[in-house]
Amino acid sequence: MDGSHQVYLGLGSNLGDRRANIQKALSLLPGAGVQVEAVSRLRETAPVGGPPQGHYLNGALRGRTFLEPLPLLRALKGIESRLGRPPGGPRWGPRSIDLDILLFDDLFLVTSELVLPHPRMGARPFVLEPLVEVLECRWSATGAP
Ligand code: PH2
Ligand code: MG
Ligand code: MG
Repeated sequence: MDGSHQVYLGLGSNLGDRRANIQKALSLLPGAGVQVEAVSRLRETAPVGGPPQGHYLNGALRGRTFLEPLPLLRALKGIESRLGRPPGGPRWGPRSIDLDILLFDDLFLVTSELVLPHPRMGARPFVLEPLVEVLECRWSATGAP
């Protein structure tokens, strides 16, 4: 391999023009160091947790990056703030854009800033359903190459 990392990101928006926010985030990713390989369909989902808020558009993507996990996290936060998401804000509150690292190669990581794989993804259909659309399978049931 070339030293790049395979990443899966979750995409979400429930404020403003949700589809345009996600499209804009996708267009900013290459300049932030993430090459996008596959993007799922975007689907309408009921909000989970947090204060009363509008429905989300959610999706997921598969990409490649030479960034390490924490620089990638900072790059994604930079895109979120360029798209008008103020830092802070209520936990699980409404947001114009949310870019979450779901998987980073086969890395398990626990830091105060970032936990990988994403700790709540296994319980969230709005993450898992788009994720399976873009998963790249590396195994074979028969063991054949
Ligand atoms: N994100 C949250 C909290 N709740 N609900 C839905 N349907 N979609 C989300 O992306 C979402 C949520 C916090 O990141
Ligand atoms: Mg999130
Ligand atoms: Mg987030």
